[in-house]
Amino acid sequence: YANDGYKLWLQYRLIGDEALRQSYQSNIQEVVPLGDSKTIEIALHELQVGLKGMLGPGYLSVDRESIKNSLVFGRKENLPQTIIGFFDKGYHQINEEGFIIRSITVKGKKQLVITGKTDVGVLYGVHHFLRLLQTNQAIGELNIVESPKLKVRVLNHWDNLDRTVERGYSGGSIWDWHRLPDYIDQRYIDYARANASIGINGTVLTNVNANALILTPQYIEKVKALADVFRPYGIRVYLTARFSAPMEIGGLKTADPLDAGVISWWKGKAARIYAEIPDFGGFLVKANSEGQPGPQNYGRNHVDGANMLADAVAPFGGIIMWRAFVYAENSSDDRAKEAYSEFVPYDGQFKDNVLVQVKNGPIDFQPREPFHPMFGAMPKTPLMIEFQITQEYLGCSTHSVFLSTLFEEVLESDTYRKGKGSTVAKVIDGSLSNKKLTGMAGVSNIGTDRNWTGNVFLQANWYSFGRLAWNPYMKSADIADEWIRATFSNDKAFVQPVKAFMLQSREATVNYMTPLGLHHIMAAGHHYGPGPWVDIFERAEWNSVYFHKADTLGVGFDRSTTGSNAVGQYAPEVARMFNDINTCPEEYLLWFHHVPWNYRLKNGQSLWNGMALKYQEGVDTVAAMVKTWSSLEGYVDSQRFNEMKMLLDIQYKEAKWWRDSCLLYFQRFSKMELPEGVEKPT
Ligand code: GCW
Repeated sequence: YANDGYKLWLQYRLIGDEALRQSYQSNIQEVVPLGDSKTIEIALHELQVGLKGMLGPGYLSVDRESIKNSLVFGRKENLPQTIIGFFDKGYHQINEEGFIIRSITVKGKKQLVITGKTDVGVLYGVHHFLRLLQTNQAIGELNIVESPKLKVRVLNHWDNLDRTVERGYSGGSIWDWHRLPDYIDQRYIDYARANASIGINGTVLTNVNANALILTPQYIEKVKALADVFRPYGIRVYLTARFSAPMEIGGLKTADPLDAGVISWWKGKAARIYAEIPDFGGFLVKANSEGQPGPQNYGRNHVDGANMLADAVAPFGGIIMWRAFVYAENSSDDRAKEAYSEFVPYDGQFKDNVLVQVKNGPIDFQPREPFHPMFGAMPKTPLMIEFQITQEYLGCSTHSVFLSTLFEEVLESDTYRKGKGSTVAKVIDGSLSNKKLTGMAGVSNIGTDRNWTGNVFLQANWYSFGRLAWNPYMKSADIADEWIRATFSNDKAFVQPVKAFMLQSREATVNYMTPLGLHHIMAAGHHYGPGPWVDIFERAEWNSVYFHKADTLGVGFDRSTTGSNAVGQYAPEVARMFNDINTCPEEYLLWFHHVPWNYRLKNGQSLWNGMALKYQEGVDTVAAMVKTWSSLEGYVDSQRFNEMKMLLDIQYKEAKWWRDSCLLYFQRFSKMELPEGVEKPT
């Protein structure tokens, strides 16, 4: 069969370098599992599959008597007394999910030991070890001590019960509710395995635009079946809770969070879920946002709603992830300001088991946004970050955009809330304000397509999300490197050019869609393709014209002190930088300022010319990506090669579509000629 990409980054191809393969073989002459849990069984199976694939099927058939070097793995309490002393220090350094990989020598025998405090920690260690092989690294003298820096590392599936997926572009939902609980699709197992390999430890199965039916016994039974599959992989299941559920499925007259009947309904509901799923993670809630019900319907607030649910799950160790993505229906204020305005006054009022889930930027998963001003502004509240892995505003699953650089840019942004170096990463890993409950959510791009993500290349975004949730300080270049090697090839002549184009790909998309701080100028509703002219919605902030504000004088949203003063929601240092057109980074220029068409950019070009040249640059980069990929045919199996090639060709065509339609549209206002170097629309 052709390679359809189903195996993701767990391809485990035979290692081409003979000498390297032999050195691995001699380091791993036998594999010794310690402990007999399901998780250890899974780890053993993974090693067997991985080693067979990478080292060749027959490699473990050496003469048992002559074995010198073995690979031993198990958790602390299952390690033999003779070797446990080697790990004392390591065990102190790791948390419950961490692992140690260390080469030791005992009685002339070399042992490679993978251990941790829990079997799941060991499983993570095994995956880490396999990754070392997949990326062809030396394993002779290992001493690796690692723990995840965030506690809750979850995918958010925007999956509906009818198997459609909101903003999903890779087929339907992988949750086959109809045949659950008795039919366990192999996909669930492969999904769990893939997630465990990158440290993802939770999954919210259902859409934030929630359906209360998921909380009925008929569905809980199905959810339990999934939880049972995921448990040994260290993955907990979470559900979205529709705030009006007590009325819709509970027969109550209200869903008021302060009503005694409502409180006890949720307590009972939680107890029943935990009776089936003892390690149930908790609820994710979108309330009073885009028409979803919430506490405000009853004159209550976000704290009332979140805390009531938090009380219901607290006795069982559950958490509530309460989303801050809100903007009022009839607000006259700048939409970018609303979440901060609504939530920051509540700092310190949420229960300990509530995480407030904040999107990376203040609008909505645009190709580029400044970091959300809530980060760092609520020191008494644990905030988790929400990224969108599915590409609602970045060409769906057609455009090949490596999102890791977007994630990294946000995580590295400095909030200055506790002076220089108060990065978003430090806010969300809890180190800035000493928080224990920490997390990162990624809106999943997974669907029923054979290759999971509709485009093999976009598997890298699932991968990078997991890696950054494990360690938000990782660099995209390293993540790309790992992913390319594990997914395709270790050949330098392949890795280097592919890595280069991955690292450019997001900037290319910013350039051909929304350069210089433009945002939300996509087509209406589905958000695919250009639509700067969109002006059809009654709700002002659903229209593109609300965001770009182009007129004959200039373009851009004035969020400075002379405009909406959104800059005022940032720490003074940041506010000053964004507020002054001379210090505002040009990539955010039109986000914060309404700028005259003939304004001089730093490169000496007028704004109009500079914008046109950016659109052209975006197109040119995609052209170069097409060229690079076409030159690499020999390194990739034909199916994955051809699929990527076709998608890149579409992307090139559509980058031009973006450039031409945006420039023609904005030209109506600027009334200026296109500069030299920009292709004329045909
Ligand atoms: O990005 C917008 C999307 C909605 C989505 C909403 C949200 C789930 O257009 O489809 O709804 O954000 O994040 O709640």
